[in-house]
Amino acid sequence: MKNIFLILLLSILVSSCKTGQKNEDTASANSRNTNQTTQINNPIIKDKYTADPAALVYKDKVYLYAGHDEAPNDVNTYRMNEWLVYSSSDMANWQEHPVPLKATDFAWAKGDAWASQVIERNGKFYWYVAVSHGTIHGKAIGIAVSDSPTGPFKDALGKAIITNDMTTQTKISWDDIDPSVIIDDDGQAYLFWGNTVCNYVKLKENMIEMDGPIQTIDFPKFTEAPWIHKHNKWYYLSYATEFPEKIAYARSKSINGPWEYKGILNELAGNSNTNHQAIIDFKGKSYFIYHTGGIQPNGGSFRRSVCVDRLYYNKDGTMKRVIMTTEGIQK
Ligand code: FUB
Repeated sequence: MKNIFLILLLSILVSSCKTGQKNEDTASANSRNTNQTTQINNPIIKDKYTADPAALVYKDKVYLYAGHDEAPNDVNTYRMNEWLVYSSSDMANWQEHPVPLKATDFAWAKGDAWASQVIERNGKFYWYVAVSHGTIHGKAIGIAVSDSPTGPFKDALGKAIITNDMTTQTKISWDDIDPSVIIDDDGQAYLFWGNTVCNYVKLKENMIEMDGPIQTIDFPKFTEAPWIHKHNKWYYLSYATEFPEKIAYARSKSINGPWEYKGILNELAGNSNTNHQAIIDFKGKSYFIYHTGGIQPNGGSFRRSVCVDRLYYNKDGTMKRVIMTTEGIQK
């Protein structure tokens, strides 16, 4: 009797081990299948070089605005003549639209379609761009406007809103670049920009005139690429730091500061000296959009490519360091 009981117990144990093995086999087969269907989504645009991403959430879509890196493979300076626009409903699939704006659409500019950002107000889309000024030495910020997020856009002001002679803290000629805009909860709009020095100014409700003096903010090791955004009750100012660039950030309870430096948000972006970010919330998730020089064999600092990865906040509102991935956002 005792022997029969022991045999029964052994056979139950053997059979449950086999079941366990089978479950593990199924799980690992499933995970292999999942890996097989994982898409390589970064960079998100592979047939053109794209840089300096800015993103706008409007209705149920995200619109991505990027500079077009057009430097031939043997040229190692920026060649950027136009901006590109893409849209997506899921952050994984992107649709290209016709070229909506060129640097030469600003009659007063002589070229260089550098970093930009689009914002919507009262059904109009305002596109703040950095270009080279035709008659005033240095870079300048212009504004284009459209009734649609995909354009066509036209010069909204007929002249630059910011020129190099308006900012005198640094003598470099390319300090008036990388515009970033926000409309605060009380309706007040602000324009941030800069290289070496971070500037900001209030904008009038028409979005094309300044509404007060230009002010500066002293961020540690500020290089360029300020991006202003609000998430829950905090304002965040992320920016490119040092060179080659990482992205750092500071946060504040008020758009006028004081700003509390919170450290590095994104490490050096593969194979690119610059590292230019946009941060958005879309359909309940947060995203970090940036560029790398990742397309091989010719990608690099002057042939960059836009990538997207998830961004996560800690419970205290600080941002977790970004993990850049090859897979990017899966549908
Ligand atoms: O694309 C030209 C410049 O490179 C941008 O203005 C900077 O932010 C850097 O990405």
